[in-house]
Amino acid sequence: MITVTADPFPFTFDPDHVALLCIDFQRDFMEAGGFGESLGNDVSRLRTTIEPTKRVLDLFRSQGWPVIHTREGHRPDLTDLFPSKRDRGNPSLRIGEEGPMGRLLVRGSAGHGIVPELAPVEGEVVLDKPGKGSFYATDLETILRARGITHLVVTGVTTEVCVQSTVREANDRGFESLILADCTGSYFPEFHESALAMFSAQGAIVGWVGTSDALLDAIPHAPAKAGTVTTDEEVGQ
Ligand code: TIU
Repeated sequence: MITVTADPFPFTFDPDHVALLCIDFQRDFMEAGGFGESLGNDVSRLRTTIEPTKRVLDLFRSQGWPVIHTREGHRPDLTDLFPSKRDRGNPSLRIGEEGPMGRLLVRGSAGHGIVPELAPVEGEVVLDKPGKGSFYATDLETILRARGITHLVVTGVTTEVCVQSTVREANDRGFESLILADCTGSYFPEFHESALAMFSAQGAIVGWVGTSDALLDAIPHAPAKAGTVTTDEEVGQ
């Protein structure tokens, strides 16, 4: 068993029953010209999530633990897009309209793809979802149960939208979630902090909140943390 320092108390998981969720690290949310920016957001705020999430991805890959990437988006004919989602608000471009990275939030468009730093590798599940929650209208629960997954390490954007919906859906299905604060991000720093506080309040009412460093610290032989200087003596040279 592995125990990670977390709020409101340590998160313990069996490495045979854990998966990493990487939620919606798509160019449409993280880069200029995408859906996130069309809503009026400063998308540069999400970039800090990339480096720590890459380290966690490297950890899971090095251990051979499962990784699941999700992507929010719609069929090219938009038959799975509710008018309520398409028509709400006053964005500069609506879902399905042509932007600099192709049609916004449409499967197959460049903007719908995951940022290159966190791109899936062969053998990792890539799950397309039409909503905010990763369980809604997808086979995520089946995929997790088929592999005996009980515990989730959660990364992604944005903290209070797709991450929040997903961890709440996971919680109601009996999954235990560790949300990594530095691997999740929001266009609104105050919403990021509030969402994290809500997850772990009331004795982990939704889940646990930790950091990528705390997770890496808990794993023997984990890849190096950020800023770790390894001397020649330490590596035995
Ligand atoms: N707008 C916003 O914060 N998020 C989304 O629309 N989708 C996700 O969070 N993935």
